[in-house]
Amino acid sequence: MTKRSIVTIPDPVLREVCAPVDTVDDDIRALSDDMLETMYDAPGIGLAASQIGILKRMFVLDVAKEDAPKEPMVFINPKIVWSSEDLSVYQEGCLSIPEYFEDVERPAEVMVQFLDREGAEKEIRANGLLATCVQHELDHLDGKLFIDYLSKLKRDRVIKKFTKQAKLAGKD
Ligand code: K1U
Ligand code: ZN
Repeated sequence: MTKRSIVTIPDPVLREVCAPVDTVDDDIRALSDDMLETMYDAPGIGLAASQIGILKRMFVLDVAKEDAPKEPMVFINPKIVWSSEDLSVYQEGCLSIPEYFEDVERPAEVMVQFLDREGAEKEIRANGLLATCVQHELDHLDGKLFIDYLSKLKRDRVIKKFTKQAKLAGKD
């Protein structure tokens, strides 16, 4: 397993739409292991492939409580097939926008279909933090970030701050 580098805004790779995974093979399983290691190390509770610069439709999650055993999950070619009309608000963060948190309103429950690490078809009904996290990660696969749900004023302010930091670090 290898820890990968997480890209931060304004890196344009975060705005790309990821392509479906053709076959769930050993390379994809190795990539999912690297993503889990990168997520745990960050630390975070989710990570999409585009956040390590890989434009494949897959993400990993672990929303288990800190004192509970790990519950790593791998979602390949995920699709939300149903969303509740009920909404819930969570304070979201993003490993690609470090140390910035804001409330975001999303459907409280979703049904998601995906392939697991073995390539088996799965469907789960998610609520609570799992539902929020699934939607946040699926957005990454479509080039969307949680700041896109905020006012233009807040979004522009955070993008400006990170663009300035990237320039100072010579990343642009
Ligand atoms: O996709 C990402 O950038 C990961 C992100 C997932 C997420 C968090 C909160 C709401 C929605 C989606 C994170 O993991 S940010 C870090 C974080 O929330 C966290 C870090 C350590 C312990 C607990 C939470
Ligand atoms: Zn994120």
